[in-house]
Amino acid sequence: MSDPQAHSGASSLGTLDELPQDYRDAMTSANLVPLWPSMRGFLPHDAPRPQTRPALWRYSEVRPLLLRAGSLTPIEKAERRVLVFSNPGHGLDGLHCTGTIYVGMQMILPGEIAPNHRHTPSAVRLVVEGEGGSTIVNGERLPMERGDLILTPALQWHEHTHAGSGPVIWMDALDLPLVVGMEASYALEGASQTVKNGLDASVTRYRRAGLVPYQNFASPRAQYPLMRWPWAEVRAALEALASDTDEGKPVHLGYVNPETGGECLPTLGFSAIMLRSGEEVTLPRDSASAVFHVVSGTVQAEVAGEALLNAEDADVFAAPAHARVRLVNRSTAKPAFLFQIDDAPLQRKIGIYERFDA
Ligand code: GTQ
Repeated sequence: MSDPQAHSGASSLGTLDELPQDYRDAMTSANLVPLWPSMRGFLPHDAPRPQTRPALWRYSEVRPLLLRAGSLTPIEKAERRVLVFSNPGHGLDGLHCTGTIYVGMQMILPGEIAPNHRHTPSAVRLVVEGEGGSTIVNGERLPMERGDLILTPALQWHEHTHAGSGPVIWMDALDLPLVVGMEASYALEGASQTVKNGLDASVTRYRRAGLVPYQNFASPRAQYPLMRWPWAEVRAALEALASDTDEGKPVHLGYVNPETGGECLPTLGFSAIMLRSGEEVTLPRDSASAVFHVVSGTVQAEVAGEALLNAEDADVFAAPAHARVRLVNRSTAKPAFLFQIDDAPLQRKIGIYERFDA
């Protein structure tokens, strides 16, 4: 990006050791620090220097460890049995997948309940495997089928149940690093919810895009009218868009609030990408950080110039803010599908979202 107002006179700034010790001691005892030695660290020239590294988590490695957690740690001892995808650039204890996005893989076993709670971070789930799982959000039971997106927005009651057989596994994504950074992260526990619905709103009130219950026009748009986006619908919509998109151009759909047409959550954005067989796509570069989850297929990704190993079903990779992402479908026979999480909604709200190419 070239900004006519920018000029890069690379002047170097003063350092701490240039200052007399008695001056530094006096500052320290007054809880003061000089800005200039760390100025370039906080405001690097021309582009951010993310700690987040392009990184890949393989489901073939995660799954056996998650299954083992099932016998090592009963649900009562875990509440949420999750292995967290910690970006090595942030240090493993920070629970960052990117600077703003937390991602983990969660498992519940038949008969288990991940108990009811609500918290200030917002969460979503993308279902990976197993049948019979449900998330209950504010009394609405949401079936968890492979590829479904399920929202549990900030401060909404949610619990997970499993009435089937075999493990149910899904990916969690939260804006936890943000809310922790705001020192506003906390949770409340509650008694198990009473389910009020039969079918969920994705197959009743919000069955089709472009149609909403008429009486809703008389009331303010709901903040979270829809909590589940069934994968079968998303996949069909991607295939339809592909039929009207030139080869090499992204077939990319965003998930929206059906009442407002805006993003589903205030902080994080969700979208799905289809790569046709053998197709190679470069996503328009922007200022957001992102996490990609392969729903199905074999995808070779290049993130910020770094080639990642082929990503396959349920593998996850992270892209730092400002990174260019190139995706190649390694199959010449089958399409590949990816689910994307990014922090563009929050960046837009605070006025820092930038798009660097058309
Ligand atoms: O399922 O509610 O991965 O509260 C982390 C915190 C999942 C959840 C996580 C949570 C949840």
